[in-house]
Amino acid sequence: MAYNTASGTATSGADFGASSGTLTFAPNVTSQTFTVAITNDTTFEGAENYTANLSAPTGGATIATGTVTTTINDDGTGGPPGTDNDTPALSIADISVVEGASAVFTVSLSNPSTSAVVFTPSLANGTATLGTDTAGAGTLEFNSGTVLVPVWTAVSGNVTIPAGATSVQLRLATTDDVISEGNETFTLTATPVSGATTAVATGTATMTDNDGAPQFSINDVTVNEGAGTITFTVSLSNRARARPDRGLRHRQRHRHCGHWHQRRDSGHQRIDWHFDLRPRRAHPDRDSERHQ
Ligand SMILES: [Ca+2]
Ligand SMILES: [Ca+2]
Ligand SMILES: [Ca+2]
Ligand SMILES: [Ca+2]
Repeated sequence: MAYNTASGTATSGADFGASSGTLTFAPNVTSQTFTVAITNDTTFEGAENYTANLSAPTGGATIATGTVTTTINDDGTGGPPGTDNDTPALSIADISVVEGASAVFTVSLSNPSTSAVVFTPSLANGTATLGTDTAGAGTLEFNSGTVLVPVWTAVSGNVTIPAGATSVQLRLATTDDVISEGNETFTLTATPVSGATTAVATGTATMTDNDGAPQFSINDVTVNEGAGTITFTVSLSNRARARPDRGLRHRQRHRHCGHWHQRRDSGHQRIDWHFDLRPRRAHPDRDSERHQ
């Protein structure tokens, strides 16, 4: 009795080892075995099959069942022994980006798959506010090209990692403001739709500031003693984030009532104050517009 194996959706020599030979049944022996080696790779392939075949019986025997189809599972449903699960899981690496640059996330598979993996991306505020510290969430793009030759394409609903690929990039522009501030964060979440485990992946983008601490400066003034007052201009190189500083909050209130103003030319904001020396205290003055 001869036997052999043949490829089905599983490939001989890759997914299983080719096996063939002859079985000899001695008198009173009613069963014999042969084995086929199965390749345990890390690629998710779904259920695959191959056939084992009997042929050329001798000794007057005939073949009742000559071909069987064997299924190889690698999705964890095969059961012991040899339970195997190559179903890929999504992950997103944390990234750091200087404000003004694009935040480019990489959504990766834990292992390759021979079928496409589909997920739904979503952005969320952290300490950064989407649409202010970054471009609007609706401008999220994915790379439908390659890492070396990217083709940025607007995200519309789901994103697909093609069969055989193990990652896809997504990007969102960030805002280069003129505010001196600490690091700010926002997140990208990938919710699996098909082809992957149900585990939701999240990555954090940390935006670092490029504005430095705000610096005050004051101009030189020469005045005749009969002038009575001296007007100085005190300038701030850039604005600090208002929230953590009481003094800055105070100055913001004044901005709303018109006692001082700021301007955004040349990437800087300037605050003009009118100092009255006689009462030995300073207060914002509506005339400050004149000093620009
Ligand atoms: Ca495997
Ligand atoms: Ca596999
Ligand atoms: Ca900046
Ligand atoms: Ca900033």
